[in-house]
Amino acid sequence: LELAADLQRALLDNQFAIEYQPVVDLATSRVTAVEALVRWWRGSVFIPPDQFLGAAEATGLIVPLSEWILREACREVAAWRASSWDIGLSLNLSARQITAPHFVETVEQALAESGLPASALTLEVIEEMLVEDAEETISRLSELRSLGVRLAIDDFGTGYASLAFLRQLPVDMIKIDPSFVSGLGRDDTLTLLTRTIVRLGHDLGLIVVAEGIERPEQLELLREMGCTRGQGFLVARPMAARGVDSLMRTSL
Ligand code: G
Ligand code: G
Ligand code: MN
Ligand code: NA
Repeated sequence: LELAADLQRALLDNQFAIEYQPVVDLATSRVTAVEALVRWWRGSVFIPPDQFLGAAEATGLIVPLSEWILREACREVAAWRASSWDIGLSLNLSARQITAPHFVETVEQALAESGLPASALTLEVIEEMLVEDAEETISRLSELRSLGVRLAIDDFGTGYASLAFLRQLPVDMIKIDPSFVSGLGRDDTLTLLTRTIVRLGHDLGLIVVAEGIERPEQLELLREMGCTRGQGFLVARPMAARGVDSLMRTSL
């Protein structure tokens, strides 16, 4: 597979980068966390994650790649916290990464090395990750949670059994999928479903994050619904580390 060889080379050549998308507290508009998103620049050609994450997962290269992202992002976020305020870090996990040997130890090491407190790290998982090796996946994630790391369900509402997921895995946060948020104010059913998810999350004591906010009307409705946090192009686009640097300096 050509892509597999390219990925291997890209890892050795440091062709990967991390962008961070700010997440704001909807009540205060303050940046409360950043989500790390992997970027691959092969020379001047940008290859979107959706085009290589599958191959990275299939070849197992996702494991060293994710380990690099974890350590790098923990280090950068710890530095931002030292120079401004206590933002959190969200990381997207891959199924293979969770069941790889030493996953829990790797996370513990990244936290120890960077000085980032466990409570500042949120690991995002999607329901599909519980399809195979569910027991092992749940036990690893529960172990991390008992160390103080937070867990989030990403793309909430789109899975086959989103509500069952809430029983299987103790989580701290749900991230409402953009397919709901996109219809806010334009589609009555999607607006009602969003409101219902926000209420469900709050009734369960969870932090509720709305993703994919692109229009002011969505932001207004989410605030009115009492949604905890927001993320999307209207709030802030994913940006390189220096962008977060200056954003946090100007928002101080
Ligand atoms: O940010 P963007 O649209 O490029 O992300 C596309 C997809 O790639 C999203 O589903 C996102 O969760 C996933 N993704 C982005 N960064 C990472 C990462 O570091 N690890 C994993 N496993 N998935 C990621
Ligand atoms: O699956 P996950 O939620 O991790 O995906 C994050 C992806 O969503 C990233 O690729 C990011 O670039 C993208 N994204 C973030 N905000 C918006 C938005 O407002 N609109 C759209 N279309 N994509 C967004
Ligand atoms: Mn995510
Ligand atoms: Na999502």
